[in-house]
Amino acid sequence: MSNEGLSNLLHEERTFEPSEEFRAQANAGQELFDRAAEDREGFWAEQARRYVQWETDFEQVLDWSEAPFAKWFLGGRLNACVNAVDRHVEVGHGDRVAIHWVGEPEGETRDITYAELHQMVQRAANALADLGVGEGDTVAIYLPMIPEAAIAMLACARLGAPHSVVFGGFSAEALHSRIDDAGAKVVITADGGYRRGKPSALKPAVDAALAHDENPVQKVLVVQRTGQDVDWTNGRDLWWHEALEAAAETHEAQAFDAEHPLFILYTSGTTGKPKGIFHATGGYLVQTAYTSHVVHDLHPDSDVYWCTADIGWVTGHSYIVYGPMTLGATQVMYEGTPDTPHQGRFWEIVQDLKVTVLYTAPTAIRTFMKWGTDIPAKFDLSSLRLLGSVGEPINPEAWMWYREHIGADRCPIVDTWWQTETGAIMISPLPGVTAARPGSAMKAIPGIVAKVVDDMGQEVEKGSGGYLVITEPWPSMLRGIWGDPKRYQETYWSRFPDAYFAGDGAKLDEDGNIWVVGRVDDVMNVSGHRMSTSEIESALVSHPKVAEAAVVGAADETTGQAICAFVILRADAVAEADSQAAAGEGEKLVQELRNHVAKEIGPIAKPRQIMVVPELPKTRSGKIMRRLLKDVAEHREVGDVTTLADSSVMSLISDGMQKG
Ligand code: 6R9
Repeated sequence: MSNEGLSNLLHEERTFEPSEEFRAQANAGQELFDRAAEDREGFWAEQARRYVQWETDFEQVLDWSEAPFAKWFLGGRLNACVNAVDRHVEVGHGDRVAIHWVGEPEGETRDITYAELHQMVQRAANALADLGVGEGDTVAIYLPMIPEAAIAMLACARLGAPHSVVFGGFSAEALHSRIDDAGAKVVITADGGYRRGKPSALKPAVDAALAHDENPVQKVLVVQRTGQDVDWTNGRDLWWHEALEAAAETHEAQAFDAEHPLFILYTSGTTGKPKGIFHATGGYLVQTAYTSHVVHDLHPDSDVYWCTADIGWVTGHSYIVYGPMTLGATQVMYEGTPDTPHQGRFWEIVQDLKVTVLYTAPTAIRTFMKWGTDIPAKFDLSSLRLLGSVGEPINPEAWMWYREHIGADRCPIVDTWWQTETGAIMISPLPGVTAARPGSAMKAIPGIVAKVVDDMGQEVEKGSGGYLVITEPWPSMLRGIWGDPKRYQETYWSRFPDAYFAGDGAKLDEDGNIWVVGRVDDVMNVSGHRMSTSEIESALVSHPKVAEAAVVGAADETTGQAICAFVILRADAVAEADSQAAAGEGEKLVQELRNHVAKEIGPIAKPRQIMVVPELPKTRSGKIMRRLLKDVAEHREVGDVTTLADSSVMSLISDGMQKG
């Protein structure tokens, strides 16, 4: 990493201490770090017994003798669904709302208590069992953001049937390959869901996915959500509500081994087919519940928590379903998009349901910045007490905007680093302990050991950059890649000896705080200087005219790679840019931005090219698809766009480029 490359982020010196008021009520204090440092395995045993109800207590905390294949809480037996649902009813919290569901069409809401959830998961488990689903059978779930998504997952967990949730935005082809790879016996889907003000069909994709000659699926359960017409395959398709009605009311849950697979979730690797990451029941539940308690600081008797992720991503698995529900928390679940029917929808929900803890993604925050501060300002956000961020590096400007305009300069922000593979939060401030810095995920949470190492696997010095690794096994670690143990070993455990390689680049500041700068595959090499795309993006976004930026390294004959930037302007800058362009001075703004990057990072970081675009190509989970931008920057035919949230974006960008 070049010195120029390091300077931008590491000069961030603002720190934000938790207030005395927050500190006094926080679930976790400094002593947690001390205890974990003193006896890591003992620490995890304590968390395991604190957060999870074991049907049979475990005898051994960790078996790492066959590393990198770990076993946690050996001998322990538990049921994840009982932990997330039944036990709250048993201790008298049945009347507590588990889910405040908000449909996209305004006024359509459902409040589901833990007692009601308990009734529904029992019937759903019986309905699945009636279809022949039992321990070890996989079930694919392809649903919109409706309570049935959580109910379906929990019903599978109740039966010991690993679920494989496929995000509703994936195509029939993607669904087919995931169903096939997991060998799913049953698919749970819906007629459709509401998105951007209209019903959007899901069932046709399932029909198309199952049109392949060979597939393992015997039954399809269909939730009625929109009432739109669906094709029906007799003998295979069943309505969810009919199956539940026909099923027995009560279901006696059985306990499973701590290492029993809880779910599979597919995630894209750098190349090749998606990897089926699978997680084991005990360790996963322990770490998701623990982090919901110490990082999201959930107080189940008073908080209204809202994680805006889709259940189809790991964030939805860990921080909508398993973590918060294992604690017995009350949460909001929202079906639709943030701008339907208006750009203040999120803030209206926060106001109406008095949300106290909000967990969202930097891309959403930057979108809200682009829409303008007057929108959240119209709503009463005073119920909020803690804000979280996840999914990508959050640039300091977005962090500050989040703090000032959403958190009233009062709520701590937890920037949480983790992955599908890690299962739960790994690096984050503890909101009642850490003095947070805008843009840094800070330090590994108690119980986790993270390091930044160089090419040779040696820890870098403070002030330097390298690769992020995890050097000790952790409870919610992936247990492997479904059906491909070799790929697991090669992908994660071969780059550095005895360490898990996360695939991310990171820097260590002078205080030992970690700044995750993005995937190392997004790291560019320009004239022998390594630079992170997100660092340049951060610099661009710090310019008052820029709302969002994406940077790619494009092949360049002289410099190896050249920096190409795509920027979206803030609303008030668009008019000015248009009039400059009309006057033939379009280069003026580009020059201004290039100079700004040079000022922020150094002349070496000046983008070769800056293109002003109306939109950026993103996956449904909000990750910018740099691969497609690279195609544009390198003047290639644009590649596979099937995972784009909005497939028209690429033509908008290329059209704009031809005009420009
Ligand atoms: C939870 C989730 C994982 C990748 C990860 C990293 C990026 C996530 C981050 C972050 C910087 C954070 N990432 N959180 N980068 N700061 N707080 O997003 O899982 O979809 O598997 O993505 O996301 O690059 O490696 P997943």
